[in-house]
Amino acid sequence: MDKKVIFSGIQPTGTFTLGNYLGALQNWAALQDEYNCCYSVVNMHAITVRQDPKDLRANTLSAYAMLLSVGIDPEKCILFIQSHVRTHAELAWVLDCYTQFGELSRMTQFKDKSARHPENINCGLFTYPSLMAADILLYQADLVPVGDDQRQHLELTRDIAERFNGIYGNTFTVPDGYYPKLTARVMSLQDPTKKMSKSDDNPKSYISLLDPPATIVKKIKSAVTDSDSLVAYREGKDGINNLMSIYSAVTKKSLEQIENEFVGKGYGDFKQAVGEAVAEALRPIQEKHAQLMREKAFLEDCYRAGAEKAQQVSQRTLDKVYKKIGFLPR
Ligand code: ATP
Ligand code: LTN
Repeated sequence: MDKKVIFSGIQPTGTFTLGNYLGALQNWAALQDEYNCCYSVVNMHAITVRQDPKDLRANTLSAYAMLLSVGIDPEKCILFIQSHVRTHAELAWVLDCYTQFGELSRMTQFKDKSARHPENINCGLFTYPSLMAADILLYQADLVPVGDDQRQHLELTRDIAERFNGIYGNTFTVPDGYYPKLTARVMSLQDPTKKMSKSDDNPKSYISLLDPPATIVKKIKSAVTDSDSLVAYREGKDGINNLMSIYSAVTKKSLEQIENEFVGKGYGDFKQAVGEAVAEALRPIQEKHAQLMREKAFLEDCYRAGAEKAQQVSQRTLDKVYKKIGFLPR
């Protein structure tokens, strides 16, 4: 039987965080043997928020190298940069015409981002989810590994696919989300009720995958926790729950083992251990990234080959769509 198809994307809006890694990227690498995987650096989504062109270019290359550094193998997967493959913009326009204004108005990411950037509530920010739907549907993806914050966008993608299939007959595979259990939502270190985000104004709120070990330990030590001193996973202890989930994800210890490990010890010891474990988990990724960033020609070869493969696969879906909706072939 043919392997099932996976698609996922990540925006090059800054250096990836521990949230991106534990919520998404770690799974991307883990799934590549079992599935046909397509992964994309979605720079077209990134410009829905104003970007400095020089930074966007640098962040895109660094993001691409980071995907290789976390273990994604370009021989096994299709790994590409979104703007290199024309079909994404083309299908997005078609899907815009099958997505309702009301549906897009209900998206919480749109509401959050327009509140954060009141000076630039552009139409791209509004139609962001139909470009994301195009990304996914072009590859006939069965499964989309993402963090919890993308659940609503994925539901909308399914609705768009079902609607289109309903009108024109079976055209798109209707995809399912794939969310990690414990770390689908890694929380901000400064406000554990908010998700950790790479575009947060306060760098103390997130661990960047390129933070040096001393910075990682320092940031974890200054993470906001409660005034209790019991290392235990309980309702209301958002800060400690977050650190326990992180520690569990990087050490593979269960929450119970962690509670036992810190019986009679305070938050100080616990935070030191979490900081060190995270730094240790990121060390090989950082070494690989530094090495790849010195090999620009290799990176270029990789993303060119990735774009070619992506173009080929996605063109088949786009052709089918154009035919079904009545576009006269050239
Ligand atoms: P931005 O801050 O620019 O909006 P982001 O940090 O939220 O970006 P995205 O590029 O939007 O990151 O997301 C990439 C992937 O990482 C998505 O699958 C998303 O669900 C996941 N992700 C992002 N933040 C977290 C988090 N705090 N916990 C778990 N997963 C996350
Ligand atoms: N919207 C996603 C990034 C993204 C994506 C995709 C994820 C764009 N296209 C396709 C999965 C599949 C985000 O903000 N994390």
